[in-house]
Amino acid sequence: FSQDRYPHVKRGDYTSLDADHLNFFRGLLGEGRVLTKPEDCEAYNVDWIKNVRGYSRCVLKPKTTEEVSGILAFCNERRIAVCPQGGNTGLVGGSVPVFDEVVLSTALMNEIISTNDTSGVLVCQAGCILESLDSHLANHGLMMPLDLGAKGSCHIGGNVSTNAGGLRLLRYGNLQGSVLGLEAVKANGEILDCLSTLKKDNTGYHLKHLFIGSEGTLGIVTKVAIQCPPKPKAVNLAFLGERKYIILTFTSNCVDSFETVLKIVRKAKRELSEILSSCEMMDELTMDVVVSHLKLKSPLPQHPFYMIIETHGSNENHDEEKMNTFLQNIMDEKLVLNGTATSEVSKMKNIWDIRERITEALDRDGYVFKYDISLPIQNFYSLVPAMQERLGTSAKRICGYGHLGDGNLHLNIIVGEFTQDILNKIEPFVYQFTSQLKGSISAEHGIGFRKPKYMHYSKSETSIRLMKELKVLMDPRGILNPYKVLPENK
Ligand code: FAD
Ligand code: 2HG
Ligand code: ZN
Repeated sequence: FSQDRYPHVKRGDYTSLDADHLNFFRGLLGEGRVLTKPEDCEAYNVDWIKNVRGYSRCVLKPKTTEEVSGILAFCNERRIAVCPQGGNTGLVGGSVPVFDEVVLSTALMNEIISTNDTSGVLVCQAGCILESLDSHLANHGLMMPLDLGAKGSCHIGGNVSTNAGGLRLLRYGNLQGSVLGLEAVKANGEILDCLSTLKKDNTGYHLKHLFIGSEGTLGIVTKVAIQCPPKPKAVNLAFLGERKYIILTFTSNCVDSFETVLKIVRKAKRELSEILSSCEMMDELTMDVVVSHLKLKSPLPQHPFYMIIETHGSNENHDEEKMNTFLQNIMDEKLVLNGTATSEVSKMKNIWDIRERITEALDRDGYVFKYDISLPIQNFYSLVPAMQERLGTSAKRICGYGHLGDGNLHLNIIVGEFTQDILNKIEPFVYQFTSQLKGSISAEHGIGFRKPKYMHYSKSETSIRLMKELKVLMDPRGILNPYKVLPENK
């Protein structure tokens, strides 16, 4: 493995794998669930956007909590580093090894344990794929409380470990609220059963929160209990019709029209209130990247901004009336110059495809610098023109899109190829800008491998110190996902 690929990171003093270790793993899991051939390990070593690569020579695929426990107890005793991996769709380099850490993949931990139609609580293993869970729940009149473009690959354990947000957080809240309980394995192999399915439980510290969003650095999540909302009543007809969207576009200049976007957000929140399920935006250059690389067709001519507003409800007539009134009002106030509304399933799918496949399209455009920023809503878009002015023509494309309703901007800067010079122009400026506006340098993707040294732009020294103390308490030998999340001691 290469020491010089990441000059700022030194391999920790971890034990390198030998034949005896591999024999132990084979004894525990069986031959087929211990991958050691380089070609078999390759996909587990490279992240989704191919920004980060590790050199692990061993991928383990447990099926049960007890097997995870056996692996961790063994690794902890010998100080073998472990990188937990779900669907490997993470965007901050947290899911792949940095050096030769053993990859512990949850791909085979994909059993649904129970579904309670009355309480709406789903209990399942961590390796269940988000989309499969949603399809399963549809049969129970329920749905997953989160949805994201990576749904076909990401695992619920990965979602919980990153505290993933997604397209409907606005309506269904974040996972810290929806996860009722979980089971996790500590670094020393001890199994921690916090798998409560109760909505209310105030007995002592809420230990589950240690694992929600800690990106595999404090333990491995093996099971989760999630509160799932009912699918709207019209669901069966309405897989086609339950969701409505409108696309609104603006033709005035950038700044003015973003002011208009904000007015619409405010109106949507007030007028659509309880049925509003998503409020997303993308700018012109984002639409352009999708249209040019994925050959998807934009439903509207070119405009500086596009929005998707979606409603989820239980009464078709009521929802339609509300949406129409909202639409009429924003037309009357001339906030919208062009738009279309539909409940036709294929058209809705086309729109969501455009939105959900932006990351894929950006990936094909060149080398991507990716930023996932929370900003106060009135400053939501300000970082994009600031960056455009700063970088000028040295970037191929600087575009912004994201979860407008939640104040979460995805800033993507695309260049022909990576240079240190351009990186120096972007960072730390992007984080300083965010910090000055009291934003967050990671709204939903996490810190992973790419951002630990910037954590201080969003967290106080005292908070970071406490995080480090927790890490020492939970994982004293530092075997779990080393080099990730926490900044190095200076
Ligand atoms: P991985 O990528 O495998 O791992 C992510 C992190 O969690 C790593 O640090 C890993 O070590 C750790 N981990 C994984 N499983 C476990 C476990 N069982 N126990 C402990 N630690 C574990 N994210 C959003 O928040 N919102 C979005 O809208 C969104 N859209 C996306 C769209 C696309 C096309 C892509 C590629 C990614 C998107 N993401 C989004 C990012 C990513 O999908 C999420 O972070 C997702 O939750 C990661 O799940 P995963 O199973 O792929 O985890
Ligand atoms: C999304 O909302 C994801 O589509 C990915 O969080 C964001 O690629 C990105 O920048
Ligand atoms: Zn997102």
